[in-house]
Amino acid sequence: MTDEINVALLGSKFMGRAHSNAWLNVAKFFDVDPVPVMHTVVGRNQAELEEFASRWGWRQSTTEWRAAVTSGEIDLVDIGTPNNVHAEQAMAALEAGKHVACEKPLAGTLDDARAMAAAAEAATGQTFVWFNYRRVPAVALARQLVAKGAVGRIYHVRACYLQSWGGPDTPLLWRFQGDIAGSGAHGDLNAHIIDAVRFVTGEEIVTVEGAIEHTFIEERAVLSEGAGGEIAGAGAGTVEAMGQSTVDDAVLFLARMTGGAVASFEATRLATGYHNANRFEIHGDRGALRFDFERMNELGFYSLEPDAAVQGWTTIDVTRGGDGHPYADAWWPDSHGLGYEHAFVNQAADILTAIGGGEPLAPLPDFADALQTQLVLHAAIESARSRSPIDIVDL
Ligand code: SOE
Repeated sequence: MTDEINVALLGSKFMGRAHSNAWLNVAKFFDVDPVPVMHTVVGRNQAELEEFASRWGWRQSTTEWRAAVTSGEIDLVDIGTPNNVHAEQAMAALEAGKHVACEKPLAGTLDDARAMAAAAEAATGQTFVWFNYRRVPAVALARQLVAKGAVGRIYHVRACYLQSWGGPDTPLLWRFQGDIAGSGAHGDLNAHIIDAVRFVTGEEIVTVEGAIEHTFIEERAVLSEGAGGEIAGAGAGTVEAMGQSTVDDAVLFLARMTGGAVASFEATRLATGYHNANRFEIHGDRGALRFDFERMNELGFYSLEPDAAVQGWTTIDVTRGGDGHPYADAWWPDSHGLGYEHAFVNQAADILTAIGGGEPLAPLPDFADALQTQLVLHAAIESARSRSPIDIVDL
């Protein structure tokens, strides 16, 4: 007998759509137990919410998030709201005995992240964080290759997340307001590549040794309907005034890792020419890996095993379920391709598997794990502002 689990989703913008699609489709492609019931969606505008609920198949909608997360009908609270409310919403849900899945970054500040991790430690519900790129088959395969020694001892890690939607015409969205977002490209994008590097290498970042935090565009247009909206729909509304951007447009930093590797991280919303280039390269004493989300179904692999004369980069098409590529057998035949949304469905499957007492296909970050990423985010900003190295252990 397959159980059901009632989900309440907080947020109906970009992540609201990505998560709704995941809950709507997960049981069609994965044999999950429990099966999700799209019970309640929470947002701020009741009229928009009713349209959203009808479009995606949520049974009901409300603007009262606290009533939803404490309702006896809800089992899992899925948080897709701006960073500054993650802590209050997650902690209220944990206190009500719910499982909680929270969007990245865990929080806008280290203090909030610490409070969330402490609440999770004391709670009965399981916690999860939507670091969705772990569920891209190529990234999950990279982790498997490193774990079985295919690149050997890691010397270098080079990660960057290059977007270009943050130009002068982009209005003062919540993502550019420090009191809501906590940081700009840093918490939004470096969070992903810090998590991905930790996930793929299995190592932790121990020291940040140098960082740059920079805001190129200091003033942005405040739209008539306020600073709401998402990058996907930022163009609506008339300009009411100009407002101060209080976050970074780019953060770069250098780090050392537990296994002795040296690493560089770069996140920006002003990398003209790149739109969602979430990339990493890993060089070891037996081989190397490279990944670029803009070619998300491919993983580059270089091995020193073959005869030197035939060594070279191979491009693996990571869509072949029959060849053991992670998550691929749930979807289409070889080389039919997967997209951004499939990683969220893969994660929903792993979350439901974990709640059902099973083993997810790849490790799922809980709040304690995501706190490690938040510590690195904080260390980078501290290092940039103090112009000195920061040891994570000292935070
Ligand atoms: C905006 O930078 C954004 O939507 C991020 O917030 C997401 O986490 C990333 O997956 C795509 O870009």
